[in-house]
Amino acid sequence: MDASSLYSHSLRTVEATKYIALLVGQYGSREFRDKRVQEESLRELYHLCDTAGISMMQDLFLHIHSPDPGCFLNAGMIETVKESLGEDKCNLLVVDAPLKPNQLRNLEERLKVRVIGRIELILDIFAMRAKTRAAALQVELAQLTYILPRLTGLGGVLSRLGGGIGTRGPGETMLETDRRHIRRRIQKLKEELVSVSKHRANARKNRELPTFALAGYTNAGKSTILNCLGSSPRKVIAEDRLFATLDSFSRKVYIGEKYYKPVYAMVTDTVGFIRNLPANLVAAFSSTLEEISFADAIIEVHDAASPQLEDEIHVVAAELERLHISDKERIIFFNKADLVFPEQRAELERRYPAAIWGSALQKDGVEGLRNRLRQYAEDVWWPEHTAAALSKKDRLY
Ligand SMILES: Nc1nc2c(ncn2[C@@H]2O[C@H](COP(=O)(O)OP(=O)(O)OP(=O)(O)O)[C@@H](O)[C@H]2O)c(=O)[nH]1
Ligand SMILES: [Mg+2]
Repeated sequence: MDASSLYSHSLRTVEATKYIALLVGQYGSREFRDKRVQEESLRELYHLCDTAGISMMQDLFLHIHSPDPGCFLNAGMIETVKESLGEDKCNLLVVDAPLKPNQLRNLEERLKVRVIGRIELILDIFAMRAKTRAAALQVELAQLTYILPRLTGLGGVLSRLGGGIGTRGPGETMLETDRRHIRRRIQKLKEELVSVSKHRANARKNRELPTFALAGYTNAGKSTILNCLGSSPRKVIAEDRLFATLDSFSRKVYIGEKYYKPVYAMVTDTVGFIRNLPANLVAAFSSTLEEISFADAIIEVHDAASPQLEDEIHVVAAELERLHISDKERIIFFNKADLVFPEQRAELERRYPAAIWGSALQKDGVEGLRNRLRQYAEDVWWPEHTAAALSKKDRLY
């Protein structure tokens, strides 16, 4: 068997808009027991497909107690899927699960359509959306980290890469090489990312302003908030697509006045978190995510209207923990207040009394956030930095 099959599982060979997709959601196994959470995951898969440019979608939601090791779906389910594929003339199957290479291949053989899993889809979106050099390096690292352990038994040689969506990943020459070369490339990417980090560390050294990082689930509204806070006509990309932001971006933001002089802070936008993404793929974004680690405080943004808010709060907390920064000061901003029912809001206000509420889209609540940033600077940042500056001066004399 040749490893090219692995690449045929991404959306690389045909333009995504030509796909009519059948989405298969699943629940019931040890890993994905909760039906409600998995329903939301399927809804998110629609959003991911839409982001990838797949416009036509149907879905099936299956109870899978124990996934078939060879095909993921059992024989009966394969028949059901086959029927649905035929009825809707679908030419792509997207399964909301992390599928093994042999399961992808076997399903394709049985169903005679292209099959991809949730992670392949996310990686394709990453590749499509990487705009800056740092983002491109991180995305390539994520892809190769994902591919490498999956090459076992595939003979070690990757080949064939068509045109179309997702070709913005590792280049063709890369795919012609073997595992050793992939390892070497991973090493090289890591080294390049270390130099990106060093460059950013140097930029941070000269920073004399309090710094806040926007962190939160993907599509919560982080970039929209940054656009509202800043006065610059140059806007960062904010749209109803997942992973609109893949690299960090900092902007100087006016936060108020001190002794009748305007005072500023740096606010950094970062890549959003998402559920069920393996740790090593998140780790590939460390150069972007470390901006959160180096911020003085975190602005934790949540889509308060999300039906899965609890789960999203949990995912964000787990990711911050993974970055070892869960003890950093956090300012919670409940965004999309325009879409929240009053009872729902009252309940959240009771549980998170210190949270700020707003609707970045309607430029509402952003002044409250600005005031809170100023308050933080006044209470924590200025006293600390003034003391540090004074003691430095003392040492001079
Ligand atoms: N209704 C409503 N929509 C909002 C609000 N804030 C942002 N949005 C919309 O939500 C979508 C996502 O906004 P972004 O600012 O791109 O979200 P993000 O958190 O930066 O997303 P990623 O970069 O993909 O992680 C966009 O379509 C925004 O217009 C809000 O307060 N209310
Ligand atoms: Mg964004």
